[in-house]
This record gives sequence, C-alpha cells and structure tokens, in this order.
Amino acid sequence: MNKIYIIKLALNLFISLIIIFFTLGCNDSDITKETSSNPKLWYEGPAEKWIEALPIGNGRLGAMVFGGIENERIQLNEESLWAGNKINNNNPESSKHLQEIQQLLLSDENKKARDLADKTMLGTPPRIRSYQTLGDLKLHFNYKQDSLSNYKRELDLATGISSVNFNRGETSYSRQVFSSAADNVIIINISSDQDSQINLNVSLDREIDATIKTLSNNTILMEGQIVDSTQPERGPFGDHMKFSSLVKVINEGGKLFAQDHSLIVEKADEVTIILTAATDYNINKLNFDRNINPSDVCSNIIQKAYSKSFKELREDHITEHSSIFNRVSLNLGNIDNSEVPTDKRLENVINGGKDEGLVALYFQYGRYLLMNSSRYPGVLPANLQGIWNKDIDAPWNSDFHTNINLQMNYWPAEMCNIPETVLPITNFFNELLVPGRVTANEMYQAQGWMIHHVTDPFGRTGLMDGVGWGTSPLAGAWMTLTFWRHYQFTQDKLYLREEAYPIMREAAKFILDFLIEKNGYLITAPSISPENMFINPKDNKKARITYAATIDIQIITELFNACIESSKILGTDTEMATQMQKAIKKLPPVLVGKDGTIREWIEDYEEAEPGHRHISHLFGLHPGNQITKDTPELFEAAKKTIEKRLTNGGGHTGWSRAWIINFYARLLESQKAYEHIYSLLKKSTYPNLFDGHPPFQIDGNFGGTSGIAEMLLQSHNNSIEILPALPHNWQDGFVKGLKARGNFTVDLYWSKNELTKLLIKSNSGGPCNIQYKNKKIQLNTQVGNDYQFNYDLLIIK
Ligand code: FUC
Repeated sequence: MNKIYIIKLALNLFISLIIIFFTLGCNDSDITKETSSNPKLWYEGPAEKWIEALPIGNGRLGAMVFGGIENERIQLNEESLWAGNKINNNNPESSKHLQEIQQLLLSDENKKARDLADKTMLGTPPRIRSYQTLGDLKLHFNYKQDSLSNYKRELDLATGISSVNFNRGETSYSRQVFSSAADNVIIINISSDQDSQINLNVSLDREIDATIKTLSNNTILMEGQIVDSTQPERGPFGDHMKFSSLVKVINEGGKLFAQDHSLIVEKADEVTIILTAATDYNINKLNFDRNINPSDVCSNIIQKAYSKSFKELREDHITEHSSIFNRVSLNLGNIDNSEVPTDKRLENVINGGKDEGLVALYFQYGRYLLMNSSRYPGVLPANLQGIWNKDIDAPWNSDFHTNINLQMNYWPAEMCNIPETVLPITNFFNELLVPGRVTANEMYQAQGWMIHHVTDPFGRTGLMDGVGWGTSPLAGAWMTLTFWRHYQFTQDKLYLREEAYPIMREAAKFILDFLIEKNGYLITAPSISPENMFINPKDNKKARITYAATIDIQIITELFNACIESSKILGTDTEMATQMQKAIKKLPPVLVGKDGTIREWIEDYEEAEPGHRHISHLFGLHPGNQITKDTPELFEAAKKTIEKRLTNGGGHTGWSRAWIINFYARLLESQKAYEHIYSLLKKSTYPNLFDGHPPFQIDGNFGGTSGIAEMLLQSHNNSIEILPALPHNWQDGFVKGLKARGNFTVDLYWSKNELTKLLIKSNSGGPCNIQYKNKKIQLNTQVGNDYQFNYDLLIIK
C-alpha cells in the first residue's frame, strides 16, 4: 500500500470527525426530522435464506447475519480469500496473428477472424477461479422453553449494527453484530435483561480446506489453505491461498470452556465474541506471500481488540462508521412507512404499491454497501457481490468484471459522498499496471497498459471466457475514468498527479498504439459491443467480434479528453496531448441508424438480440458526457435506443435496469427514471434489498443508488444541475450532502416539486455554474464558504 493512500485515509478520517463534530453541534429542525427516520432494514422473523440475511462489513471483513433464535448462522467473508494463483495467461500466439485478425475484420470476414482469435488470442488458461466464502460462525443457544414474543431483526445503516431482539417468557434477549473498521474485527455481543440466562455453543465451520480447533478455553482457530483442483481452463491446481480465522469469546458471569472444537458458555450474563480473519494475500505482489502468517496477523488484531471493552469497541465502530454514512441524508416525502417491516414494504411495491421511503432506504443501502465493501482496512475493490459471498465457487466467480459491472460499482462513490471507497480500487489498479503492461506488449505489441473484461486479485489480464465475451481491449481505459471522476469531484491534484493520471496516461498510450486506420478513420480492432451480436450482412450469420464498436469510440473520446485536460492541469505531456487531440479528430463519428437509434457498431448492422441487457452504445450518455441536450440529434436517438431495447425485453438483469435509470436521469425523463426505480425494486430486489441479476449481484444496488442521485443532481455538463429529473411523485423532500464536480457539497430542498432552498459549500473554491430549470447563474466561490440560494437561484446568504 503506498504512502499517499495511507495519508489520504488518515485525512479522510480526520475530515469525517470534523464533520461529525459540527453536525452534532447543529440544531437544525431538518436534522431532527432525519434522525427520527434513521434508515433501517427490519424483519419480524429470522432469515431462512441467504438473500434474507443482513450484511455487515468494514471493507475487508463481511458477514451475513441470519438472526436465528436457537441457531444463529453468521456467514463470513474476508475480501482476499480467492482461489487461483498468479500466472501470465496471455496467449503467446496473439501478437503474431493480430494483424491478420484485424485485416479479416476490416474485410467483414468476422467468422474467420473469430476462429483465428479463438486459437491465438484466448487466454492460456481462459478462465479465473473464484472468490470464496470463509465459512460460518455458528451459535447454538439453549433457552428455557418458554413462549417467544417481540422478535425483531434489523440493520441500522447509520450505525452499521445488525441486531436481533426477542423475549422468551419474561426474559428479553439481545444480539448486536457489527464489522468494525476501527478495530478490524467482527464483534458479536449477546445480552439479556436477566442474569445468568445466556447458554450457548460457539463454533466455526468451513466446507473444505480447513482445520478447526480450540486453542484454549476461550479461543477457536481455523487454519486453511485453498487446494485448487484440476481444472486446466482455470489455471494450475495445487495448494494456494493460506488463511486463518480466530475467535475469542469473553463471558461476563457463568462459565466458559472448550469442548471438542467448540466453546461452551453456561449461565453467563453477557457474552462478547471477537472474530477476525486474514489470508497471506499481498496486494503489492498481486499474489500470496509466504512471509505472511495469517494466524499471526489474526492474533495481533485480536490482541488489540481484546484490550478494549465491548462498549469501547462499539463506540469506536459507530464513530468511524457514522462519520462516513451520515454525510448524506435523503427524504423523498412525508409518508413514513418505517414502522412496516422491510420485506412487507417490498411486497407492497411488488404488488403495485408506492413507497418513496423504501426508495430512499434503497439509496442509502447502496451507500452502506459500497462503503462496507470498498474501504480501508480493505485493499481490494468491491467485487460482483461486494464482499458478501456464500459460495466456494460463486456465480461469475464473484469476480471483477470490467465491461460494465466494476465500473457501475463505483458510480455512486463521488456523488453520494463516499469518495474513500475509490481509494482501494485506485490502488489495486495501480498494481494491475504491471501485468497490464505485459499484456499490452505481449498480445498487442503496444506500449501502455490494458486489461480485458475480467480480472482477479492475482492480476490476470489475458483475454478470458471466450473471444465473444472477452474481446474488450478498452475495458481498462473505461475503468480509469473512475479515477478521473474522483479527481473531478475532489479536485485533489496530488491524487491526479500520483495516482489517476499515470494510469489514465498508460491506458491512452495503449490506445494510441492499438488504433489502426480504415478509410481515413482511426479504429479499434478486434472489438465487441459488450456482449451483443449483430447479423453480418456478408453471410447473414451472427457475429460478435468486429472493429470500432461505438462504445470504443466513445471511451476513447472520453479518456483522451480527460488526459488532455489532466496534462493542462499538471503542466505535463504536451506532446502526447497534441497527439490525442489529432487522434480524436480522426475517430469515426457516432451516428444514428436508419431506425433512429444510435448505431451500436460502425455499420448499421441489425442486432441479433435487440433487447440485450448491455446498452454499451449509450456509454456517451452515461457514464460519459458526450450525449447531452446540447447534442439534440443524439439525445433523441438515445431515447429511441432505450425504447427499442425495452420493447424487446431489455432491462431484465438488475444492473441493466439500474443503468436505464441513470440513462433516463441524464435524458431528463423524470417519470421514466422513476418507473424504472420501481421496476428495479419489483423485479430485481431480494428481501434483504440485495440486487438480483438474478442471482445476487451487487452492481444493480450501486447503479440504482447512482440513478437516484442523478435524478436530483447532475454535474457532468459544466454546471451543477439542480433537480434535473425530479418526478411528480417526489413532491416534497430534501437531500443533503451530495457532491458535485468541482468539490461542492450540495443540500437542496423542494416543495410541490419546486426548489425552495439550495445550499452549496465550496470545498476547493473556484467557479461554480448552477442551473435550475431555465435559470442559470455563475459565481466565483471561495474555499470553505457556504452559499445559500432561493428558488430563483438568488443568493440569500
Ligand atoms: C456481464 C453481464 C452478465 C453478468 C456478468 C457478471 O458479462 O453481461 O449479465 O452481469 O457480467
């Protein structure tokens, strides 16, 4: 982990503490209103299925809490517990045949190009292995047989504590579970309002590759090593990642002793369990590192936490967690359904009801999930399931998919004021520069850096999963725009210079080398429009690989413009900036097809699957900013593009639906964006509000959260647009703490669908353009100043 990363984390924590300090000192009536509607998910019974359990996390350690009465299952994750190992999987034949493949594609011989690419470009091996569950912490309780009442299971998003409360006869029992970033542990506290009532058996469990034993009368240790079986398409077999988990039990009153592999608590007043886990993964090596002893790492962590009382652990956790979470509050109306259990609220929506409070809860949940799956002490980005995965072999490996999914994970990061979530992914991608350069060189004989559509913590960057899926040579370039956006929002020049620009620059270098000419245009080849097929008019056959898919042209435009701007800001690389300026002029234009939609490919091909879940050719609308109301022809064509996808069954996966919300927000189609929020809830949301692809895939949660924010505030088009897509149904409300490009913090209030008050805090100073409906103003802001406006954008303070 580099120094800047650590300094920035410390700085973020400091700023957060200052924010809390001032927030606590403030007596605004709106804040009272927010506090009373503290966002919580809650249920009247234990989770039976995993998609009903409640997630906690600290960026590194995750858990799903089921809330069982006699048998509590806490399913555990450690972010780096991955099968596989580090290998170079670049196909050594690739560069020898690249030109031939390109020429075949340019002559519309897609089938021949595909056959050759299958043999010469596909990774060796072509697949990766999976992120794995750590196992389960199992608590078996013995209660007096008595009537059960008042059961409640909840997750408080503001504190990050999942709790279970119920009565057995006259006795009330309570459990609190949280994953503390402050102490790097998971804590479970079990209490009762009467003495000596807690009797339980604590054990750890893992399906494979681990041994579990008690070390003393209060400690359990799990030690393991992933044994990768023979699956040549996924890489070498053998003994790979080592891992450990350590559990310490503290009892107040009663007895605690070891029996077999478990710990037994009898007649205690209160019990606290401290758990941690570690692997021998070393991000700086993108590999396991046998100098790391995971059990020693665990015991150091536990030792520190053990020296604190439960009260201290809890307070430190809440302070750290809420300092991030509480930066944003959202209210979408005065009707408060928080007294209704969350699964019932979702059912009501599935049955056609409206619940704007549930929409606000879903928004906050997206923030909660991102901060808890991508944050220090974690070092890896949020994967397809964040950090929550119950399987040994997860759907799509629970991996890092980079042809939309990983990008979508980070859409809410800046707008929704959790910018520290971008630091692990920045750091990880800077490590990926090393294997990514090798792939650029070995496969494409190009300078710079690139990855394809999927990667893992070992930094495999070859072309994977099949040529039809994996031919995404600009996936890495797309990812780097996440880092550019972090700069745009934070105005952090040090970050731009040291972290964002170096990787953007290398992605641009790769592209400059990779581009070839056809008919005077610079084009990419091979390329796909993820993951759709077209009908090749030459042979009437379906094809995927082609040249210059529209998304490529849009990504290049976006990245080159960002690099040109960065080179001005940093006063560097003028020659390369000129080269990019010239290249942009030679890119093929984005055109409208005969059916009025944006062309997905360079030719006006017929789509083989017109309702495809990917809508890649609208990259320029969102997350890009090339299609705006200032480009009316493309703006209209973008609307038709979505309509065509939808009439053919599009939006059927959670993430695809979430992208549609963002598109409609950018198209200023408030009602359509609103309808698709409800479709996301109705069709792609599980009882614990996890997004369903199906199965569970977290990108839809993050895309949904970003879409809701985009309806309230946008800042991609050189001005801060206030309430750009506010639907009728959100008549009154407020949102506080959203961020806009330029490092502005924005609070806005509206009533009867009209802005009533706007507060802008300038965190970096500088010009600020604001637009609300047809009113536009410009002002020069001073660092640290607050500006308050009325509905007419007149400054009132
Ligand atoms: C992309 C999508 C799939 C899935 C996978 C993880 O390839 O097309 O729907 O989300 O990523």
